[in-house]
Amino acid sequence: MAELEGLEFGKSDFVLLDEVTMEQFMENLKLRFEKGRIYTYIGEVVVSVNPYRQMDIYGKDNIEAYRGRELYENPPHLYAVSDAAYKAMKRRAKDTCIVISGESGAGKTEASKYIMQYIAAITNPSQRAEVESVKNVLLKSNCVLEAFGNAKTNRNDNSSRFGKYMDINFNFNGDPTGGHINNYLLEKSRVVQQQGGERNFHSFYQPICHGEANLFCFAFLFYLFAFQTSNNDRSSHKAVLSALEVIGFSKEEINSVYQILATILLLGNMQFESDGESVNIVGQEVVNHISELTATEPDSVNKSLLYRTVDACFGRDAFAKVCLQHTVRCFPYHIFTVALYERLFGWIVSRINSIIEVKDYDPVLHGKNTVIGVLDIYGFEIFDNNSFEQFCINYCNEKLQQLFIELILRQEQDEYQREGITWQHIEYFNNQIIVDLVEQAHKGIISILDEACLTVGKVTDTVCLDSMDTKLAQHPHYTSRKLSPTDKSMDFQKHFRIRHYAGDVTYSVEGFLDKNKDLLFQDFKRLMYNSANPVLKEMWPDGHLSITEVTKRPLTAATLFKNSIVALVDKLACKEPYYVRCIKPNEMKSPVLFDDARCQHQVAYLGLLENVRVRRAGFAYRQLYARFLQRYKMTCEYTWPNHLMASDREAVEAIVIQHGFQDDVAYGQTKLFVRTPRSLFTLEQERNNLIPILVTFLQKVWRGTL
Ligand code: AOV
Ligand code: MG
Repeated sequence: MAELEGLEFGKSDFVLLDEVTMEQFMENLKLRFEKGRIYTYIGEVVVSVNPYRQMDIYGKDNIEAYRGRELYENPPHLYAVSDAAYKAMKRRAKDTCIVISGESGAGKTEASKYIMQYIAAITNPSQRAEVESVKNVLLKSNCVLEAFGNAKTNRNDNSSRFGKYMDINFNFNGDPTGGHINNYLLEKSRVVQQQGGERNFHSFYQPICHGEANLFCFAFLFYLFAFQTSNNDRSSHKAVLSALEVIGFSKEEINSVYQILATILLLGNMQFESDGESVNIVGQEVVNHISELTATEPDSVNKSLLYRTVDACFGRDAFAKVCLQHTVRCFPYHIFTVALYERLFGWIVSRINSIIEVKDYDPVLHGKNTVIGVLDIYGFEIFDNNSFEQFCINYCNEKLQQLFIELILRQEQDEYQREGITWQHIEYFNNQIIVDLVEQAHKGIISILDEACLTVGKVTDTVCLDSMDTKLAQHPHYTSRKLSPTDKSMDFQKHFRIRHYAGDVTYSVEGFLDKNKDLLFQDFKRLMYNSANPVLKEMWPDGHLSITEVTKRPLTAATLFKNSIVALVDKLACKEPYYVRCIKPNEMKSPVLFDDARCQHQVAYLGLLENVRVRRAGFAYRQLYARFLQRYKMTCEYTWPNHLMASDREAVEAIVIQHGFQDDVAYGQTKLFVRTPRSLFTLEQERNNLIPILVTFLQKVWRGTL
């Protein structure tokens, strides 16, 4: 309840709406956006609308204004929830997490960075060097991970193409002692293929002729010529290099990173020729370059690239779309290239983790090690062409929506129970049915995909689609051309559609099986494992496995992803959650356009209206007795300047009775619960009226003129 803002900026908390209707909700959201108020609360949930312009609300003064304060003491802000999460962690030794959700381009990643900056700014007041260093690594890791894991898509110029969950560990002083990053399913296929108008990962455009430049300048020159990097890419490259150094990557490690990028570019520039019988690499030069960059034998490079000659012939058509050049390529090229990048990314994350992990922490000596987790994961996506990656990303968003539903309900329920107050149930659209459609054992889409991947023989994507159609024909959230023959927007051979909580998405099943199998030939792994470069070797620990160990069937990509998301949800569910719900105001990246229909759609599927209802159903406002007293004691003769009653609770009762809203409250064990916000408004207004009188009074006392 931000009393510092006047009503011309709309209501700072949606629970204050006169009526909970979509109309009123949207009116308030739009008014606030137009007045430059991008944040609004629903209780403790922050609703954020992407401003698409730099806002002057993140400076040092703002940080100071929010530090240690309660939510309602300032206008709504990410800093206020960050502080709430931090206070809960520090004062009550609670593990907390901040979950940021919303569709692609809604502002999640920017929000996560502001949250981390805030936490960094308010901790370690004594500037202890080791804590400063941990904070630095945590902050700089964003820059590196964005360079390697973000890309321009048609929905967002800086779209996260991986999911990130970062735990920050704190000691008993409330200072960061370390952290851990979990990354989820990098969209690696982007390395070789992007949709029209999109780009590869940022890292490929940053001029990277450094260190042992001669070796790989050739590859980069080709690339720079082909893609023309921008000034922006150039300046980020400097930032990335310096971030890598600050984090603690050695010179050799940094060189290796860029050698691998160069290798990927060379692989992309490779051409194959065939005499109908076998496939050969055109020009030995490029093989020599690759072997130099990867510290391997040219002969082994040759062999591992050509080993699967039959596959090479099979795979030809599939690679007509490969980026860089429009020549037909050999099958393994594609797989190796994406695998190299994926391993590189994974290695960067684990290297950062090894640097920031909490070392030598003794709970007996140092007290409980508490955690704040920040989740910034790819948002819900609908593209013109939606593939396996969108399927995984959207499934992940379903899981997070499910968690939101559970936690918001559970939190309320728990609080009322704890405080001894009766709870009223509010209906939600429960998306569990869609989660089941994807992940249920035996019947779900992932199971059907896995079964197709396990089947020996030539199971194609289309055969797999048939199997889904048969098994899911009755499911209300699944359809396909075969199941709805009149729907001409879908193709018989390749499309199926899921009715997601956030909208309908038509997926093309093309490539699903290959991406799910995620095959990588052992000879290539072995080649990398046998590299004389220790960094490269470290990225391929499975390269030493024997054939018998290798033939054990690995888990599929979809199942691995599902397992990691289930583990993530479990991790989040046992923490005290804080939510940021991001809304994208328009598709044009415009700072002035509020597209009513698009925004309303998001408000609806995010369940924000229901969120307000739940918050209001019982009690819109709750506050600890002592806190309530501190704020409003001036409005009651029995409590000002101090009360003489037996308990704070009784003093609070006196205030409530004096203002005549005793029928609108309930008294919990530790907190006062207020049903309608109007009661509180009266109090707030009275307080506002009294403050100037009080200030004048105090000034007179001060000057001795009273
Ligand atoms: P996302 O994380 O939600 O999308 P971003 O956080 O990358 O979205 O935001 C997209 C763009 O919107 C940014 O690059 C900024 O230009 C702008 N923006 C977002 N928040 C702010 C803000 N608070 N102030 C100023 N500009 C902002 V994705 O990663 O695609 O799901 O996978
Ligand atoms: Mg993002």
